[in-house]
Amino acid sequence: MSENFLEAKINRAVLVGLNAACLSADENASEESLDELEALLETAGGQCMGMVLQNKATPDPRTFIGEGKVQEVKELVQAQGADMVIFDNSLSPSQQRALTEDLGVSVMDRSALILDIFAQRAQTKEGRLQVELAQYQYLLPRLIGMWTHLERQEGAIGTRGPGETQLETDRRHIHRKIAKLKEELEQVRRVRATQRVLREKNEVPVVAIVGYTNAGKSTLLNKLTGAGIPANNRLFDTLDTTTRTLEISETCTVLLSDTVGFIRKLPHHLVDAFKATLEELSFADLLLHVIDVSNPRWREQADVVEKLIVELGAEKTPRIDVFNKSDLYEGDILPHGEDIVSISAKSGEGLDNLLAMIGKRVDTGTCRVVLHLPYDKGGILDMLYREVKVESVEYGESIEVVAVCTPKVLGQVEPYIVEGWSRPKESWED
Ligand SMILES: Nc1nc2c(ncn2[C@@H]2O[C@H](COP(=O)(O)OP(=O)(O)OP(=O)(O)O)[C@@H](O)[C@H]2O)c(=O)[nH]1
Ligand SMILES: [Mg+2]
Repeated sequence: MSENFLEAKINRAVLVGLNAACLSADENASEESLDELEALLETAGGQCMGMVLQNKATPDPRTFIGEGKVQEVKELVQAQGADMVIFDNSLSPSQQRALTEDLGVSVMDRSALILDIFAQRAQTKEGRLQVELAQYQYLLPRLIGMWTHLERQEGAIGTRGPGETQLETDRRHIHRKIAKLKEELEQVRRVRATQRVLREKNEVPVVAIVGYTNAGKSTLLNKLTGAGIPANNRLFDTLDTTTRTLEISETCTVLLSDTVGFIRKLPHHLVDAFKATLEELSFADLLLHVIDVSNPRWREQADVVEKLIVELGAEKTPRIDVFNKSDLYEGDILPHGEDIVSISAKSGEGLDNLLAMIGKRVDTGTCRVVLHLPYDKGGILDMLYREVKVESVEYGESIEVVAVCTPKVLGQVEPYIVEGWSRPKESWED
């Protein structure tokens, strides 16, 4: 059973959403969220055979959308020859079961669809582990619902029916699976933590690109670093983090990471599961929040990203809002202000400004230099030992010192520098 779930086949689907006054904005469906669900369906390789948006004061406890609407959806399914129904809202395990029975085709919700896309597309071992963990966590309560239902059907009172035994076996199996996956992920996290310590020693600032799915994050990383990672016009194109070095200026190189895109109603297990990847965010020195300004709903999308940044504990990290796809923007004035920049990752427009802004945020101006000090300037050597990191000292014709200097110290020792530093550029636009 679990194996079936992990290999769900996405085909010809009817999409259904419920807009109920009592549901929060995050839980409600709308025409826009159904359009997004259709894009998700296409990413998963499915085809939309029809859409139904139901307005209702409160969800029906059993069928979520109400008996009458279920009949309507069933007719649509039959008329269109659809083989599944996908709900934009989250369904409880028992609602999912009731709807499967009533509609006579398989029923899933947005979370399951997103999980399926992640399962299809995760590339690295780590990514696959995370998705598998999320899938089992999603499956567990549904499994229980399923067997409880069977038990009731068989009417077994006071005896351990075959269903119950099977449920126990399956539950144990899945609990074991979950424990094992968590252990493996913990291992991955430890390796990451070690890598991070090394990086901190190297004093290389980490800049993470975040943003709504399809905003242009991978295109930006490619343009800046020539990383050559795929950047296609579909949701969740990137599921694994890619990191490249980027030279911001002569005194500053950073590590730039592309991350998985965010989306509204991201299944909670996935947020948890992806923390290992996304935890890069909480250690980043700077976040670039890429926003697709050509999308009429960019404000809403940016809000979703903001919320997830908080959830991931990265709200205190300095941030630059990068308004991308400016080449497609049709309004008069592009958003502007402090820590806001508009660019086109495609054409390269505005990238100079972006680099200058990154530099302003992370470039400490620290620089490794070689100095030749005359023997009567021993006082300078004392100062270097006090103020900066001295890497080596050799006594020859003069005192040769290799030191990693801050801008203030560089100013003081400039006459003795023989290698490794020239005055920083005044501006990025030559
Ligand atoms: N016109 C225009 N298109 C862009 C720009 N930046 C990205 N795109 C296009 O937008 C689509 C999505 O770009 P990606 O870089 O894959 O977006 P992403 O944020 O990495 O998406 P996910 O990995 O799915 O989260 C691609 O078709 C890009 O060619 C831009 O500045 N202008
Ligand atoms: Mg991408």
